[in-house]
Amino acid sequence: MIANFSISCVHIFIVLYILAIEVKYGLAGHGEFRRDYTYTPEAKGWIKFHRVPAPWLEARLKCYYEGAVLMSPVNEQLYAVMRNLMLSRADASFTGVQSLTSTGDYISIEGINLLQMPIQWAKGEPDNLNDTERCLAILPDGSISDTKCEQVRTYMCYKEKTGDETITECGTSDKEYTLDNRTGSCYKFHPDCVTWWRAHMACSSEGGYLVIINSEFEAKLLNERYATKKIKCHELRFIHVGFLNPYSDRAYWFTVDGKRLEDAGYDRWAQNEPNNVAGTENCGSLLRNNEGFNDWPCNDYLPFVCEIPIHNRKN
Ligand SMILES: [Ca+2]
Ligand SMILES: [Ca+2]
Ligand SMILES: [Ca+2]
Repeated sequence: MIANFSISCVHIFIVLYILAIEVKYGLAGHGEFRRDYTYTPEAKGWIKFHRVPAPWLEARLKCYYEGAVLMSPVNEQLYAVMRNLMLSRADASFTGVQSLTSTGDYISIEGINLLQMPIQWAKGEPDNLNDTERCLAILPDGSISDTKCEQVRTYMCYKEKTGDETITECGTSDKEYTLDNRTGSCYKFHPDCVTWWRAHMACSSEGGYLVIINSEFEAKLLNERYATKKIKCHELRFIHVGFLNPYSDRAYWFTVDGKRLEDAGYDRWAQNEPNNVAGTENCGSLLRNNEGFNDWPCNDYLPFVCEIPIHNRKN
C-alpha cells in the first residue's frame, strides 16, 4: 500500500514536472499560431501543406496573408522536414526560392542565398529550360529543380516560432484585428490598394472575410474607425466591402457568405448608385463618408476591411 502510494506520488510528480517544463518552454502552446497549421518541432515552427496548387506568385502571397512564408530548404532541418512531407507526394511542390529578378541568382523569401542552402539538385538541374524556369521546386524524392513560376504547384507555408503567436480574443495571432463588442466582430483595416479579388483572398487567408455590413451601426462604425486612415490609393472615396454582382444582368447582389445583399441587414446605396458606369461595376464598395454603398470595378485598387465574427451579431 505504501509502495503503491509512493509510486503514485512519483507519477504525479513526474507529470507535474513535465507540465512545468512545457509551460516554461512554451511546448504546450504549439497549436497557437493557426488551427490550419501544424507545429513541427524539427522545424521549430508551424507548417501548412497547401494541396490546392497555385502559381508561385500566388503561393507566395497566400503564405504572406496567412502570416507565414513560402517554405524554403534554408537549413538542414527545414530541408529534412520538407523532404519528409514530399514522401507521400506524386508531383513536385514549389519552394520559396526564386530568381525572378536576376537569372541564376536564387534567393529565398527570407532573403537567404541558395549558396547557403544544403540542397541536392535533381539530375540535370538546374537547366533554366528555354530561359523560362525561375522558381525552384522540391521533387517527391527530395531533390530540387528549377521550374516555371507560372505553372500551378502545391506548396508549403512556414511560420517560425518566435513566441509572439498568442491567439487574441479575435481568434487570430494577428494583432491588427480589434474587437468591437457592439457588433461582436473583429476588424482589420488594410491600407494596401488592391483589387476586390485580392482583398477577398487576403481576408479569407487571414481567417475572416471581406467585411459584410449587417447594420447602419456597423456602417457608421467602419466610417468612424477608418474614414481618416491614411491611404495611398489613387481613389480615396471608397473601400472594398464583401459583396458583388457576378452576373451580367446585374439582377443579384450577393454577400461573400452567399446571401442576398438585402438579407444582410444593410443595403443602403449612396445617391444615384448603383450606376454601373461603362458596364464595369460589379463589386461592392462603401463610401468612406457614410453615404452608403457604391458599385465599383472589381479590378480597381482600393483599401479594404476584413471581418472576423466572434459573437452573435448584436447590431
Ligand atoms: Ca529545370
Ligand atoms: Ca458584419
Ligand atoms: Ca458606381
